[in-house]
Amino acid sequence: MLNDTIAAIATPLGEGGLAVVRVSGPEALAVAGRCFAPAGRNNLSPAAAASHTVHFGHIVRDGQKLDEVLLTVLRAPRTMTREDVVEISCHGGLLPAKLVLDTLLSQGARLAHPGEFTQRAFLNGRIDLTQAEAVNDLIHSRTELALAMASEQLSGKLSRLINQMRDRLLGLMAQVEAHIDFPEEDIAPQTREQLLRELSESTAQMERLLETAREGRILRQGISVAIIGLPNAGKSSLLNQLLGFDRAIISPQAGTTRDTIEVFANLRGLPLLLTDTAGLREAADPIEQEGVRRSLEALARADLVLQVVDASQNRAASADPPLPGLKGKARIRILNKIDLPGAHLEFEPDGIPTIPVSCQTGQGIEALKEAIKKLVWAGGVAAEMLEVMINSRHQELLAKARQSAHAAAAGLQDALPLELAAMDLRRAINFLGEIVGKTITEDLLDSIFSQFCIGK
Ligand SMILES: Nc1nc2c(ncn2[C@@H]2O[C@H](COP(=O)(O)OP(=O)(O)O)[C@@H](O)[C@H]2O)c(=O)[nH]1
Ligand SMILES: [Mg+2]
Repeated sequence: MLNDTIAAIATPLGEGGLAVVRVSGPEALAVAGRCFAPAGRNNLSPAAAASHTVHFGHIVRDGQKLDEVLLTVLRAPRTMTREDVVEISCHGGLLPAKLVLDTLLSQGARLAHPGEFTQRAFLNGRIDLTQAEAVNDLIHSRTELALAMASEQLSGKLSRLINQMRDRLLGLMAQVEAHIDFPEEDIAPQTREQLLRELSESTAQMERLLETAREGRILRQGISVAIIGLPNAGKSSLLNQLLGFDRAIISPQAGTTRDTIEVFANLRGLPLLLTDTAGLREAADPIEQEGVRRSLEALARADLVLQVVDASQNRAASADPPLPGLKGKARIRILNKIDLPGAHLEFEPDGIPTIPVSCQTGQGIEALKEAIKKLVWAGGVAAEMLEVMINSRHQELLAKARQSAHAAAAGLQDALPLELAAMDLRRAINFLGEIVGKTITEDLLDSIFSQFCIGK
C-alpha cells in the first residue's frame, strides 16, 4: 500500500493567490520530474536537486506550459510522511491546481484518499495516532484555546502520558508473570501490597485523564446555547452583545424574530453555538407559531440556556416560563434593561445564577460572560486542562483500560490465580496501546482517517 506515490491538492478548493499540490511516495521526485521544466540559472530536475530546496519553473504537459510554479523538493526521511515529498505552489483557483494535479496523475501518481498523507506519517512512525488526530483538531479548531490544546497533542503530550501509563502496567505485569513462572514461591504479602498500591496509582491517573473528556468535547465541538424568553425581553439584543456586532434584527415590535438564528461566537476561547429564538408566547400567526415550535426545539438541544427576562416589566410578566424543557438544564437568568427607571433587580433566590445587564448600554455583559465561562468550565480547569484533553475515542478506551486495571486489582486482592490478574493487565495494556496506535486494526484506521479531507 505504501509503495505507490500519491498526490492531492493540499489547499482549500476555491480562489486564492496560491494553491499547493502535494506529492508523496517513492516515485515523487520522478513523477514531478516528468511534469516539470526548470527555468532560470539553477535548472536542476527534482531528482537531481538537494533536499529542502525550492525550484522555479513550469508544469508542462505534452510540451505545453500549464502554469508557472515553485517546486519544493523534500527528501525522505525529513518530511511530513517520511517519504520523498514534492510540494508544488501554483496559481490559486480551482483550474490551475487541478491541471497540475491531473498532470501528476497522468505521470504515475495516484489521487490520495482523505487523510492519506497523515496516515502515511503515522504508518511510517513519524507520529502516533493521537498526534494524527491532533492534525485534524488543529485544522478544525475555532478558538485559540482549542488550537493550543491541539498543538499540545500534536507535540505528543498525550502520547507520552499514555505511554507512561502503559509502561507502568507492563512493569506490573512482568512482576505478576514472574510469580506465575515460579509457582512454588508464593507471592509475598509485601509484594502483593506493593503491586496493589502501584495499580491504584495507575487507575487514579486514568481517572484524572478521563476527567478531561468533557472539556475536550467542549473545545472540539463547542457548546450549544439557546437564548430564550418572552417577546421583547431583549434576546436578539443579547445575541448581538455577545457577538460584538449586530447580527439579529432588534425591534420594539414583539414577535420580530420568527425564525431561529444560529451563529458561532468565541467567548474567551470557549466556542459557543448561539441560537436566538422567537419569543415564547401563544401566537396567532402561523409563522410565529412555527417560530415558537423551533424555539422549543432549540431549547431541547441546548447545553446551556440563557433565559432573558425584561426587568422593567412587572414581576408577574417576567416570571419563569413554565417550560418542561427547562428542567435540569444548565441555565443563567438574565435580568435585562436595568438601565430603565423602575427596573427591579431582586429575584427569589432559587440557585439559578442571575445576572443583571443592559443590552442597550452593555452594562453587566462582562459579568455575564464570566458567569457563562464559570458554569461551563465547572471546577475551573482552564490552565491545567490545556495540557491534554482526550476525545471520545480515547475516553472509551481509557475507561476500558481502567476497568481492566480494576479487575486485576480485585483479583490480586482476593488472591485469585495470578494468571487472571496477568490477563486483566494485558487487556488494560492493549486498550492503552490502542489509544496511541500500538495495536490497530484496519477499521480503526479507516474510521479515523476518513474524517480528514483530501490533501491532508
Ligand atoms: N432600554 C433598554 N432597551 C432594551 C434593552 N435590550 C433590548 N431593548 C429594547 O427592547 C426591544 C426588544 O429587543 P429585542 O432584542 O428585539 O427583543 P427580543 O424580542 O427578545 O429579541 C427593542 O426595542 C430593544 O431596543 C436594554 O437593555 N435596555
Ligand atoms: Mg428577537
